[in-house]
Amino acid sequence: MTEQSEQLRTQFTRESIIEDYRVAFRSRQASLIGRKEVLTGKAKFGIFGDGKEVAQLAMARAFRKGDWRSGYYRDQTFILATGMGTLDEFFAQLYADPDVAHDPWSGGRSMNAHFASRLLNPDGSWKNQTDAYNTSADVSPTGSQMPRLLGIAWASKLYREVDLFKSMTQFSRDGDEIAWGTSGTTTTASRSPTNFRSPRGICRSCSRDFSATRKRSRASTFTRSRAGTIPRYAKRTSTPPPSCAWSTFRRSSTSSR
Ligand SMILES: Cc1ncc(C[n+]2csc(CCOP(=O)(O)OP(=O)(O)O)c2C)c(N)n1
Repeated sequence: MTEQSEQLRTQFTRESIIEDYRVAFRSRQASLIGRKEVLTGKAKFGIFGDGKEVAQLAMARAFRKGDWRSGYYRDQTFILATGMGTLDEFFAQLYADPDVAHDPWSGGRSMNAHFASRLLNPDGSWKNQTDAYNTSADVSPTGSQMPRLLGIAWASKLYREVDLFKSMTQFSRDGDEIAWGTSGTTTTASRSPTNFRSPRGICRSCSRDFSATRKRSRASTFTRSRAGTIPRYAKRTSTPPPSCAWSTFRRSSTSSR
């Protein structure tokens, strides 16, 4: 997939809308195919961005050269739409291909959908970041994109205010770049599966009592099923109300994690 021209990215034309549709469709197919590869054991682990295609196309249209992303593992459509990555690279990372020519984000070292810009040229010199779409390297802990996002925004402030940095024009357009962040809802609510339930087994989100299932699942927290690895207690309980963060985790766990 090639990088869209600046005109295609800023205006809605017949061609730009069709191109956006192509990106979204390919991205959706990558999610469906990738998930099958994981659930049939051909890839080690997979996490995908289906459902977020349109929002990420919109973000890609507003993202300019010199800007920075600090995001998370569901951003594949944005990465494809900006031309920061290709489907070949996406699948190379899924299969842990150790060749950086194939997986330039991590050389097979990261889980899939962990994106990163290469900041150095082969000779070790800095690349010109003001002429590129940039992303900080994704890491797995949920919410860890947020401190990085703040750091990137803070850097822009310093490039604006500190004279010493004004000459470093390969890093900043006088602080004019934007730091973009993405996140899931559970992460923004500071919840992880380990803290959905209080020590006494009461869900902190919906107040339901899961203490009985907690005792049963103590010996083995996770189990394998055709749907992948899911928390055992999730299988044995009835469905909590839709507003419950724990049930959100349960739903997404059974689909891709
Ligand atoms: C600190 C930490 N705890 C737990 C996990 C396991 N984990 C991976 S994704 C995820 C759910 C995140 O949900 P949300 O932020 O809503 O994003 P979504 O995937 O639903 O878009 C969890 C708990 C993790 N990666 N990091």
